Amino acid sequence: WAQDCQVSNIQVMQNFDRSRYTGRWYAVAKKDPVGLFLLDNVVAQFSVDESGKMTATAQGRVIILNNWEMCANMFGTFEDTPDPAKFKMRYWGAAAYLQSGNDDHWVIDTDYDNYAIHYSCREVDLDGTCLDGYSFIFSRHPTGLRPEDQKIVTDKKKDICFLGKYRRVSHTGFC
Ligand code: ODT
Repeated sequence: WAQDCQVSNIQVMQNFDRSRYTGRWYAVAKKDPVGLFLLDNVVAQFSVDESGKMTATAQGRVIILNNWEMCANMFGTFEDTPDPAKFKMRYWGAAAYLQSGNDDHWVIDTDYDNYAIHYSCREVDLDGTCLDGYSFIFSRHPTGLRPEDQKIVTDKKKDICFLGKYRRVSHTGFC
């Protein structure tokens, strides 16, 4: 299978198991969308509620109104789709001035215990490639990815056509 950067051809996690995905994930790298929001110190916490629906909270450092730095507390609910690894994420902040929206939320790959690759394309171009999207690389370990997971993650960044577009997400204790 040759990577062709068509959003509709992007392969996602097979047989995604949301219950194994629950718990804490530390963002270690991020490809930003247009108008980026979460800067660094990003931690996400996934849960599955009584009815089986996936929900999450996230924290991260943001800058609002051009120069006010704060730690954003965000909430998300996930709507299922026919593909178990593809969700619609409705999100909002604890405060009204924080970003809110409804994004695709795809789990590209995960081993559940160490790494996860998230992908969201907000705007698909006329040629079927992603015009505006973002992606988080998550680790279960605050210290980052294990060396043995790095090649898998690099290969997946390439598959989703975001290779070279990530920046490191630092954890300084701000949030
Ligand atoms: O930071 C950006 O530039 C765009 C992304 C903003 C969405 C943040 C919404 C978080 C809502 C709570 C859900 C947590 C799950 C996070 C997993 C992946 C990234 C959205």
